[in-house]
Amino acid sequence: MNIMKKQDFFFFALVFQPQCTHNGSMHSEDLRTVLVTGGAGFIGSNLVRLLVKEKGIRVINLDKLTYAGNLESLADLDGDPNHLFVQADLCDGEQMRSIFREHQPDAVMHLAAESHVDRSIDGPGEFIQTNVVGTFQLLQAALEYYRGLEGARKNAFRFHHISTDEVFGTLQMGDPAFTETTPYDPHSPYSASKASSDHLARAWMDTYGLPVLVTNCSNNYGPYQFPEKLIPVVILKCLRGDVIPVYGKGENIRDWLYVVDHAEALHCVLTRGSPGETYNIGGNNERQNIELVQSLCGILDELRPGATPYAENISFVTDRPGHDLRYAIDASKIKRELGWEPKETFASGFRKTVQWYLDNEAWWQRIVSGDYQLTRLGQESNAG
Ligand code: NAD
Ligand code: TDX
Repeated sequence: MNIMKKQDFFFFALVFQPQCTHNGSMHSEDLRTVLVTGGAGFIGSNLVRLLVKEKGIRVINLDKLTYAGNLESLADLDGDPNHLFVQADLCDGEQMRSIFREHQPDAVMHLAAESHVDRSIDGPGEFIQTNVVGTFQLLQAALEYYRGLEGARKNAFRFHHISTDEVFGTLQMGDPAFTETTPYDPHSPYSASKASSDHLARAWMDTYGLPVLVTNCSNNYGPYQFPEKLIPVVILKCLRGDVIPVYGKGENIRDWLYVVDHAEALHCVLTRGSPGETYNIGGNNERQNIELVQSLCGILDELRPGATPYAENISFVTDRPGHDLRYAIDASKIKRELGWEPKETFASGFRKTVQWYLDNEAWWQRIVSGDYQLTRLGQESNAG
């Protein structure tokens, strides 16, 4: 019998780290073409890169290119025959149907959404349109297409709806983390619209038999995140020497996951998950906002030292209305059933992310020199 010695085991574990291991219902041979919605956004662009470059999948990238969509985030795929971009609005049902007819995808990964809580406070209408009406139109088009498939192609087809932990509402300190069966209790227009879309996706499975998978993920961070979300806001405010705005007392807690780990988890669920199931995805990485902001300031003090420590610029500002205190994900089901767990640690992921923003100034400079200039969003008085 070949028994592995302890030191060999550690070497093996270091070198060979499968992130999604399972011998179950893999159908990657059936997965040639995937329709990804929102592929020009933050998570979408990281996912498209993974699918095209690492998984050998042909991607039809459907995106409206709102303020949050940016093809420069996929410049490294220019000319790649496995990446086809289609500019389209989810809410245009006829266009959705024609995209399915023309491109004949083997699966859909639906990420397109209005995604920023603060913008949902200022203007909820777009969130209802895209996240609710747009998801409805996409589901209808997918169902019509699915009904026309036959045999193995029909058996393998999946509609993967990508959602958030915010649908579960807020936890108090000491509460157990959200599981797949935690009741929905959304508080912001954003999370209410995502909860609606989750219900629609599940209803299209239960009522019409569309093979739907749902994932609910915690806060993502990493390269190509639009600088309206906390982490890029802090990095860019530091680099510009501006005040760093921390809402309320900075006591709110989020569970942070490196975006490439999320993309791997999505591929894992698509290829190995069971239709009708929900999988929670998280980083096992809860941090209070103030602790996180101070860590980012500390990393920048090392990598791009200023005249004084960056943390001196932290300012506690008026809180976000309806601000959820704490999110935390119990990701044990996806680990147990599909073998996925995050690779990146908090320390390595943050350092990489800060370094990415330092190395990719042209990417974010073009954004913050346009309509959006790192201004405060999400104050109730702006609501319209
Ligand atoms: P993002 O705002 O960076 O990107 C959204 C993309 O959707 C953009 O490219 C935008 O142009 C596109 N889009 C918006 N409206 C559209 C429409 N009507 N038709 C077609 N395309 C449209 O968002 P993100 O942070 O990458 O999030 C992607 C998905 O993941 C969302 O569904 C979000 O709810 C979910 N999610 C995000 C996080 C996070 O921390 N960012 C965590 C969990 C879940
Ligand atoms: O300037 C800021 N100061 C601040 O204290 C900003 C932009 C945020 N915050 C706080 C609010 C939150 O407690 O930081 C925390 C994180 O805020 P966001 O980056 O806006 O993320 P959040 O509201 O938690 O939502 C994110 O995670 C879940 C994504 O935007 C959603 O799309 C995802 O579903």
